[in-house]
Amino acid sequence: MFNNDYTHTITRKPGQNFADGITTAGLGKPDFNKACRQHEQYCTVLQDIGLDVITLKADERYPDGCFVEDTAIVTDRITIITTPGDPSRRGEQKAIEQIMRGRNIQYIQAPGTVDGGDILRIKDHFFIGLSDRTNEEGAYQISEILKQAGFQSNTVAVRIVLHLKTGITYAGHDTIIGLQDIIEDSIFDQYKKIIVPAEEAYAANCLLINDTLIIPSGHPQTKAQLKNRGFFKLIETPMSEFEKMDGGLTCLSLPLNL
Ligand code: CIR
Repeated sequence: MFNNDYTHTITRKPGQNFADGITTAGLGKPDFNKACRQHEQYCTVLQDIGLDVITLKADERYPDGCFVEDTAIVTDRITIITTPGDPSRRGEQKAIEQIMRGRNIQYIQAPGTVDGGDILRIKDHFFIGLSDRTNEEGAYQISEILKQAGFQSNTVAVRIVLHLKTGITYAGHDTIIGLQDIIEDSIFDQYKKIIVPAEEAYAANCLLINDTLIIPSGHPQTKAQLKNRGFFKLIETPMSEFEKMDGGLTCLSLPLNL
């Protein structure tokens, strides 16, 4: 029913220069100390769910380095190390590659680029977002690698948002959650849908870990819709400082089973 049975997850602490990362949010400068506290809370939530959390030290060469999701696609059959779409982020993937050594690693090669935020997994199907970060060549490479590993995939044009998963995520129970314009695409017809209201757009990015759905604090209408369905096990965690840098819940970790 869920995506996977995760046992571990990888995170990386934000660095002192976290505010120098890329952003279009227009929500002001993040507070570094508050970001660190929110990151710790996020890791605690994952631990409480039962995961072993592997937390890397901040790497000041990469202000966006805490958004580890973009550096790899990890499955139990294969690990794909990406070439991130923005040049300032290329190199972040090296530390992740070291941890994943021995886990059937494949690489996205230039001129292909892929950000993990564009890769939406629903069970054994992958939706690959074509965005400013994930180009046609990267999408082609990843689809071929996934096919060889026995997965299916197809591409989706990303509009309005940074990454595909900024606007849509899988909530479990055959249900997707996201922005109306994105989840009403016929490509997602087979799933049940929860539409987040425009003023709660940030809640489109939820993180499903085993049977628990983590949602960002402060989105009451979205929370109520999820609760009304009666079967979601929900945990909220505050994310305001990461939202200022265009990062959501999925961006801050790479779940896996070891
Ligand atoms: C960036 O623009 O690359 C970062 N500031 C935010 C990345 C967020 N990652 C994600 O959505 N997967």
